Amino acid sequence: MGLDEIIVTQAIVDRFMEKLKACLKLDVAIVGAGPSGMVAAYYLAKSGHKVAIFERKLSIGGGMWGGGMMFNQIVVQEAGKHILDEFGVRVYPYKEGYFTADAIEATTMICAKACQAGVNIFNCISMEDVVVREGRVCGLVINWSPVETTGLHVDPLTIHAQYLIDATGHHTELIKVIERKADGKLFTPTGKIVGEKSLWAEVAETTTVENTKEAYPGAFVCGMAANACFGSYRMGPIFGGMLLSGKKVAQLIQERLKSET
Ligand code: 48F
Repeated sequence: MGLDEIIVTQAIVDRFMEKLKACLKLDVAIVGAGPSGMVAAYYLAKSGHKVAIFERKLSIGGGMWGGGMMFNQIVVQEAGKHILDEFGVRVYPYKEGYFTADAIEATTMICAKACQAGVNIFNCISMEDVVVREGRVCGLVINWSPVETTGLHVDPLTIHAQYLIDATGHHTELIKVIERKADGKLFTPTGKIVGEKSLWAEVAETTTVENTKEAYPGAFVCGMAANACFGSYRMGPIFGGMLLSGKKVAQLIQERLKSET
């Protein structure tokens, strides 16, 4: 049997459009496919919610691939280990309370399980704006990342979602847009993004989870974006807090969605 290139093209276009059309109205739209965003998406999809992640880069994984300074190993502490276990990532004891995992294995296993739980991941797509109605966010404005990087004058498209998650890491990009454009204040002590402090792993790991919460009506923060938004430290290549934060934001949103039905 010969291969018909046009069928290959049709298959890709049809399947992609099916996937995109299925995601025009979501329960939860997540910006950023780093560790916290992918973990959040997995738990939300596993509990039956319609969830998609929009990731600017071609690759998923954010800062997880690179371990510490491109030494592609990550460290997790006791508290976060069970999440790597749940994703089937092999974890090796190092010293009491410290475990290591291969950064490549961790990134790919988390992503694979998220996809198989029903998460749709759209790579090469950037969030450039939000939809706000009556003081609450209810959608994302997205565009192809190459449009953003080349500065083409092309209008974006819109996705509606009941909840948004900022999982964009250090840059807190979703909340930055909300801070700049939406009426009202953020739920931070200053009403603005407080900003990330320098590195203090022990404190940062705890506050990442504490700061995982709603930052503006309908918009939650997780991972490093949580610490940047509410003003805490960075932590370097220890990932327990990222994983726990992803799980926590999924639980918080699940409770909200449940209370609304
Ligand atoms: O930075 P990132 O890995 O976020 P995270 O889940 O994890 C942080 C750790 O990797 C590490 C750390 C732990 O010690 O501090 O840095 O908080 O992933 C964020 C992802 O969001 C994407 C970005 O490309 C990255 O993959 N992203 C950022 N802004 C946008 C975006 C945007 N406007 N649209 C789409 N994706």
